[in-house]
Amino acid sequence: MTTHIYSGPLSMFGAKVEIAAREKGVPFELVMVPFIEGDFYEPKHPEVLRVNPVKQQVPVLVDDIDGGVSLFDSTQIFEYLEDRYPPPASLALWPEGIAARARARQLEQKSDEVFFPNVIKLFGLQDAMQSAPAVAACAACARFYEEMEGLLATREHLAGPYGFADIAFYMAHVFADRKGAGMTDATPRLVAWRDRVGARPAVRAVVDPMMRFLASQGRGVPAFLQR
Ligand SMILES: N[C@@H](CCC(=O)N[C@@H](CS)C(=O)NCC(=O)O)C(=O)O
Repeated sequence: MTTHIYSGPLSMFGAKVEIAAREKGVPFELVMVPFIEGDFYEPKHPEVLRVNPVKQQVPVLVDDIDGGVSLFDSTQIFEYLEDRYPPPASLALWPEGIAARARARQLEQKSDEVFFPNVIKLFGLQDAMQSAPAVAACAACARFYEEMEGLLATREHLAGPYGFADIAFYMAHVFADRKGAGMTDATPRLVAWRDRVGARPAVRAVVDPMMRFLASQGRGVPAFLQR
């Protein structure tokens, strides 16, 4: 079976998928789609247009098994990877048990759809970080960090064992930090979680080249990732 993952050099969602594939030991070929000045993904890669014709976004995963599996959306791809590479042969990235899995899935979704929209707002407000919408977006990020800090009172990772929820929030938080809404010493357990997750070889293998890409363009690299 050949697995292709289509991503971009600064794709937060693509990085989620690549980290998960590495954690699970999936052999894959990474295709970086064209990415041009202004942070536009142009021209669109033909496989991205084929698999995701309306949204035209990465990540996209294409497998040549079972008549072909072509998927878009990082969360959908997470589900596929766990089904295709189940434990114990491959690292489990959803916890065991219906309730625990449901909670983990909700956290993963909240990271993308509750936390990250604040970061997307900050993308357009970098020259106006004192403006009311920017201050509100940073405050929303800080509240989310506090919520995650609460979860870590009784466990080492967000949803029990390390998994998809951690991968999603780690990547979302890297981008939040880049845009001025990083975590602080107000959430010490979360900072320790960040160090634990960030030290994983699969995470480093994806985040380090992304930070080198940023540095090569003279763009800011979060202080905690300057190594
Ligand atoms: N919900 C999607 C979001 C994907 C997404 O926003 N992809 C961005 C890159 S991180 C993209 O391809 N943007 C290019 C565009 O929208 O033209 C997921 O989880 O994969």
